[in-house]
Amino acid sequence: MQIVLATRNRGKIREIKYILSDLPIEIKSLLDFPNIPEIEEKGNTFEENALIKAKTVAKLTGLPALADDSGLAVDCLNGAPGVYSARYAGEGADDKKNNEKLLRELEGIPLERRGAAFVCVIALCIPKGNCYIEEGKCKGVISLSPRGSYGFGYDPIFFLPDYGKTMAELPLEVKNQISHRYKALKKIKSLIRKLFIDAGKGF
Ligand code: ITT
Repeated sequence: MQIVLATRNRGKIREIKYILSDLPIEIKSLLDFPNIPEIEEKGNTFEENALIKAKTVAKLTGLPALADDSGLAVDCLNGAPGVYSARYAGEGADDKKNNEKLLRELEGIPLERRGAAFVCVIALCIPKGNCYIEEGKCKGVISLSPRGSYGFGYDPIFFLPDYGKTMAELPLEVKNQISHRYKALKKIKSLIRKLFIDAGKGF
């Protein structure tokens, strides 16, 4: 049994493979399908974008496709950067530029008003079949400066008060027990087990 992750983001691929590693399935990603073009994320919500990616990749590969649309919602910015998280500092911006832009936007705002949440929506689409969708959230605070080198994206400036650390200071095993991605995938995992593995049907 195979599924394909509808992403080329290596940070996401590493985490999703780790979280799903106890399922008896082979996990591919778009890095294994170099001919599939960039998929335009035209949606206004995480759900819409996750469905666009999963449906397109299921159709093009003929395999069940799992898409992750995720981002950071900052309370005092009314949920920005949200669905624009990957391109907050402009099209093609890297993680460092996005983090710098966010810290600039929040300059002068005290820690108690820097609440934020990572959001992850996972869509699973079966070729010529149904799509399933689940969401996970992880709350934190945007720190005053970056710290740590694990993870990706906004992890170096996402501070977790319970741990006294940024997400980028937590090893992958720890991030993968508490993250927005883990919470969404946990629900998708039970669904995969129930629908396809326990039932012995395959996809
Ligand atoms: P794909 O669409 O190909 O999957 P992408 O990087 O464009 O890759 P998104 O559109 O879902 O993905 O944007 C997600 C962005 O949100 C990502 O680039 C990070 O900047 C941020 N993000 C998501 N999950 C994160 C995490 O666990 N830690 C830090 N930042 C995260």
